[in-house]
Amino acid sequence: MTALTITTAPIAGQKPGTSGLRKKTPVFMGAHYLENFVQSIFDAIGGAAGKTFVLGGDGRYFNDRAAQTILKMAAANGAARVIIGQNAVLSTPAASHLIRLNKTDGGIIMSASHNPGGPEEDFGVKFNMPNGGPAPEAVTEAMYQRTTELTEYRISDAADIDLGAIGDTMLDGMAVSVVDSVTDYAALMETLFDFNAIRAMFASGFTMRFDAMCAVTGPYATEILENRLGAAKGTVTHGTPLPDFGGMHPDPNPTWAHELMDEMFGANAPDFGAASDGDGDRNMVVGRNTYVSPSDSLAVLAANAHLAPGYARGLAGVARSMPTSAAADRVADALGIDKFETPTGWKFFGNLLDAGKATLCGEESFGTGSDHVREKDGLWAVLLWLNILAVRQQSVAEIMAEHFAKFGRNYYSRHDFEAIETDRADAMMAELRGRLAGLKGQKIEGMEIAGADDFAYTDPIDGSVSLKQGVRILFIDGSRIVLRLSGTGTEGATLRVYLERYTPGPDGLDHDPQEALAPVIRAAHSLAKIMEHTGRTEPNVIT
Ligand code: G16
Repeated sequence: MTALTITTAPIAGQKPGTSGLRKKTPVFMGAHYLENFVQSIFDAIGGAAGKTFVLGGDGRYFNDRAAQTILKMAAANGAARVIIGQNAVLSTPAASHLIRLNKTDGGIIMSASHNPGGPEEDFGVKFNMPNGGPAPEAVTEAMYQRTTELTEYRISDAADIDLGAIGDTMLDGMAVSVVDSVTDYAALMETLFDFNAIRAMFASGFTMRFDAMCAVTGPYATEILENRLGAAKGTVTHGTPLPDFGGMHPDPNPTWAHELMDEMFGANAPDFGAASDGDGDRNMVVGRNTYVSPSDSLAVLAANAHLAPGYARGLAGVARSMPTSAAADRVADALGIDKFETPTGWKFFGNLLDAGKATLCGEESFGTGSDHVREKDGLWAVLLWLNILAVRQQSVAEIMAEHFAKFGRNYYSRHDFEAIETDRADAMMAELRGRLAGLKGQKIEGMEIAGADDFAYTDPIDGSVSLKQGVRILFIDGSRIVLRLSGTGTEGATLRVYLERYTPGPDGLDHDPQEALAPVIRAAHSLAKIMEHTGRTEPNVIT
């Protein structure tokens, strides 16, 4: 067995986005594509020699072969040890936990998250730091720079190793530990939540549906919900991870998790429903006849987290991404704890969590998590909800109604316009940015604009500055429009339009969000000239 040095040349476009490098699978499978990026990761973090890494992925198409390549490259770059999930499968939060548990030098996660998988769909690779969190911008930028100058990479010519067999083995001088993908993660969950209370709730007839969407959380949810908590067998559907997610789009939102939505709004609906995404970091929760928006979910979790043993001491603070609604801010104010507003991307929460400033974090894009790992965590959110339901002994609808009555309601929706020509999307944003300074004081749809800007963030811990993180148009009545282009798509551009309107109550708390937001939606179309620039009048996805 030899470590080979392979001559290569830079490949254009290997710039990580919101969460790692995501491309069409055939692109990743192209000559040297994966290898160039992995070598750039190792080079950007000061080499792999003597280091220990975690490796895992969401099991999508090419996951298995990419894992063998990455293992051989780690060995040839002198890594001491790689801890890898069985069959190279780890949910993203489980990978984050293993990095922290084993105090490794970081980890490589193979996932394109909620994007579809398969030979013609999406693949992705990202690096997580020793704290278990996604690499910050300075590090991903260094990786990208390295891809633009790379001339060679190192890879062992050893044979593939059997990733199905749990245990330790050697690969060209490097130790490889194949571990069960679920065990350590499930043990962590048992430390945070009152499993006895949840078990008693299931034993008394509480019913649930968990849609794993043929993605990575199937085995995790089956073990925790059915085996450990006693939920009825069959509670978890689409529980077998498949390389193409069974053709499903594993994005837990009302559009893509429509089977779950139909069941939860149909006759004989279970008490509680949830879905998770491709790599297990996103979640959607839904009660019987009650959809809970991710922004509201964060707020409810913040207001009730103390009911779970792991958070009984209270929260240090709550952080949300800028486009996420301000519902959680109202809870933070009521609790008298700090609140933070960060750019989109879980990586921006890392410093706040490490510094102990925030305990709970959340994003409108169906992500919630806490300081137990450094990724958002779908199953964790579901378990915290279950713990709250077990203690409060109320339905989701009752909990939401009480929450809105106490804090008021931030009506909220996101409208996505997918696969727009990149040039047209860029032109639209550029034109809008050019007009921001003049918007203050203008009236539209009966609402006066209080101000408009392009969100910039200065990290309170390390002082790093991130510019151009999304256009905000703020109205005097507290309503808000945010527009930004997605950083996770692989086809053209996706315009995301975030819409928010606050109603203090006691009246007007039970409208349909799309109706409550109608004037804000019309204002967004007219201010950004969406039709003029993109030719679109309607979004593809509404969440
Ligand atoms: C990733 C990031 C999230 C972000 C989301 C949407 O999620 O980890 O922090 O909110 O993308 O990003 P964008 O609006 O740029 O598409 P995931 O679940 O894809 O890793």
